Amino acid sequence: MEVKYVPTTCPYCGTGCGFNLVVKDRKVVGVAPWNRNPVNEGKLCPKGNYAHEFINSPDRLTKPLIKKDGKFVEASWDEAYKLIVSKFKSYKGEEMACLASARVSNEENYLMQKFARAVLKTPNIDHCARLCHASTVVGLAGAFGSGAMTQSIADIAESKCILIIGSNTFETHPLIGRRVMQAKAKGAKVIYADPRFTPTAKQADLYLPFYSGTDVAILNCIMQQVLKNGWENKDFVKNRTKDFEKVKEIVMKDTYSLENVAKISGIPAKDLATAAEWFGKSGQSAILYSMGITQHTTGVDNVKSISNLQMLTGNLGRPGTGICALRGQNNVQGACDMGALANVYSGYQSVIVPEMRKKMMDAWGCEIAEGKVGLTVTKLINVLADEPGKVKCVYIMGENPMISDPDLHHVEKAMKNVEFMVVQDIFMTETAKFAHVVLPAACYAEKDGTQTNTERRVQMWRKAQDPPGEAKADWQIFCELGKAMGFEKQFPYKSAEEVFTEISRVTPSYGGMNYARLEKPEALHWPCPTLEHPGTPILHKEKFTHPDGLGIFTPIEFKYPAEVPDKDYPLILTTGRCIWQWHTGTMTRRSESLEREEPTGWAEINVEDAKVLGIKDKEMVKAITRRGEIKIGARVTPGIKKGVVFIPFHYVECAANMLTNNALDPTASIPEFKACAVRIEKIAEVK
Ligand SMILES: Nc1nc2c(c(=O)[nH]1)N[C@H]1C(S)=C(S)[C@@H](COP(=O)(O)OP(=O)(O)OC[C@H]3O[C@@H](n4cnc5c(=O)[nH]c(N)nc54)[C@H](O)[C@@H]3O)O[C@H]1N2
Ligand SMILES: Nc1nc2c(c(=O)[nH]1)N[C@H]1C(S)=C(S)[C@@H](COP(=O)(O)OP(=O)(O)OC[C@H]3O[C@@H](n4cnc5c(=O)[nH]c(N)nc54)[C@H](O)[C@@H]3O)O[C@H]1N2
Ligand code: SF4
Ligand SMILES: [Mo]
Repeated sequence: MEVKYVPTTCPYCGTGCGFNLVVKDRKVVGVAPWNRNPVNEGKLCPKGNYAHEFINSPDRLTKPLIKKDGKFVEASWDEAYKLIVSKFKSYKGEEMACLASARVSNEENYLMQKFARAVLKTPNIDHCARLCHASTVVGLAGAFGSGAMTQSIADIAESKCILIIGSNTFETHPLIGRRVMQAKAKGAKVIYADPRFTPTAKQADLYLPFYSGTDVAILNCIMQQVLKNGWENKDFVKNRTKDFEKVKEIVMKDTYSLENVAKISGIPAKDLATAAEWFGKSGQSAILYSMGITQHTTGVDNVKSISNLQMLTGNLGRPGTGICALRGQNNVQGACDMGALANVYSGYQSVIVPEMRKKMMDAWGCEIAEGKVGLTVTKLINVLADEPGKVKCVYIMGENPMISDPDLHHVEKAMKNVEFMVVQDIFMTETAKFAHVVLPAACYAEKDGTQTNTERRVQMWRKAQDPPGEAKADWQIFCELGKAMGFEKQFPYKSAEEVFTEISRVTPSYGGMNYARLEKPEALHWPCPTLEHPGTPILHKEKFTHPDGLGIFTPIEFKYPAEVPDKDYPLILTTGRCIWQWHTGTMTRRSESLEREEPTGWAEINVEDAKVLGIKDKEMVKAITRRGEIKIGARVTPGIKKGVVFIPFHYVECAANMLTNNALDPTASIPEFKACAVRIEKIAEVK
């Protein structure tokens, strides 16, 4: 029997761990350590360890499906392409929209945005980064001129004080959690701010529980303490930044005093003071954050407050400092880099700058969509639901909005209004059920390609087995469909590598990369503009990316979430993840070893709140918001702030997004997944 070990990159989180796929008789049967990979040095979290289990699931899509009389029937690729081409050709550019995917490779995202802009001539291309780190991209670009994590993962271990806020790192980025533990072993202090006492909280030296949605108040308060005690880095503020005085004026207000913020946030004043002291005095303080910060109507404000704090204390551009915006999906960084966003081409080249548009037209050799910002995921859903007829045709690759978008009743209305929908996935998802054509894709183990992790490191996927049945790699599907649409010249690629060659040609930050260089376990961090360039693990060392090289302070006032508790909906609902499951569960719920651990959802509720409501642990309850209701088991615990309820969003049978609010951040258009008002009701016992 032939056994092969194929080194590849984990298909789950943005940490980007490497492992070997174990291949027996040309089928993937397991995962084995890859010790030389510098990201995780052979260690894995449970999802990585079991990343082979879903690959050969009997549920994999193996043939194209076409809906006839409301039922899916198997079809040949030719039939499917013919139907798609005739439909796509019948719509005007802006009547169509594409959703790309943080689950697929750089090459595949690049091709989808090229397909949207060059073939369909629509500016409407976006993906789930919009639900995730859109606030980071806007907020950090505003402050520093570049919207990405500033440090490398290994560098976190060099920090002397780590503030983790709104990131459950040990469950969602476990191998980054390992770097936090390495720093701690060397004496670093860990401060953790989160409404829940999560597994990450257990590792903290100081835990700050607070009400969801009060982050700006907390960060402004910490800045006030830093300034009052003279812990700011005056040289850094003077030489590397501008507009500090505007921020000083705001944060010094009485609103952000210890006593007042203790009231707003629920964190004891003395703990706020300790946090400010540890953070302000360490000389090497890093911030790790994720969805607790970004998924708010004030997401951009939250990110800018974090930037303010790091500029104030001079914690940027040196080892052990920085802003670690932990990117979520395996390739969400890459999907953004590739221009699968409504406002930019690859390398964040703006669609509204005429020279950029011309550059792409020259590179692609054809007319392309008008140079204007397209519809974002969140706006697309609103347009579909509320302005029927404006967008008629939707092409979705590797996303499952029927579970992952806010306010699912509204999403369902949107899906039903689509005249023609194509979904390209590895499984039959809740979203695919609404499609007219479903195309079967190859998964990460069945194709070559690259993905870019949270520290901007571009790593390889390597093909370990053939796709099941007639499934094809997403990049191959674009090539075939591109040709079928009459764009043979624009889609000539015979391999993922050939696509990458074009990417490096048109994307300055990837300009010096090629497969030969990326083959090495270290791979390369962007920016890497030339073939001689070694890549850039730490950003902003000497200057920021703005033309004048300065970082920009932005004064931010605290605002409450769009929906706050009242007498009808007296508690705050927040949502998120657990270590065993991945998002909408398409992959993890088909992985026996993972699904067994947390097989269904739950509502975490504080013991005191439960007592008032007469609710016992494990009892089924109703969770009700202005948008919908679900039945779900209660998990009564002291480990959540009184007044806050947490529900994971992985489970279709008790979907958190039936409840969530689709109120959006005004600039990033990210929805407020992390705070809305909810009522928990006891279900009357049947006698
Ligand atoms: N196991 C697993 N890992 C994952 C994922 C997964 O589905 N499963 N998904 C990946 C993706 S795409 C992403 S984006 C990341 C997300 O990674 P995280 O952001 O770490 O995950 P979440 O559980 O969404 O939220 C983080 C924390 O925010 C807290 N929180 C709630 N409300 C607030 C608030 O108002 N302010 C603050 N500061 N905190 C609040 C929650 O209690 C929670 O502990 O994880 C990635 N990793
Ligand atoms: N309430 C609430 N909702 C949330 C969040 C929250 O914290 N709370 N978080 C939000 C965040 S941060 C995110 S990132 C989104 C995630 O939202 P989604 O991206 O919609 O969720 P996934 O389940 O990861 O969907 C990815 C899809 O890609 C498919 N897939 C995997 N590999 C491939 C491939 O190689 N090719 C193709 N074609 N398909 C593939 C999978 O089967 C799956 O259907 O959810 C958001 N929704
Ligand atoms: S930490 Fe993330 S990348 Fe690493 S094994 Fe776990 S899921 Fe995969
Ligand atoms: Mo995400």
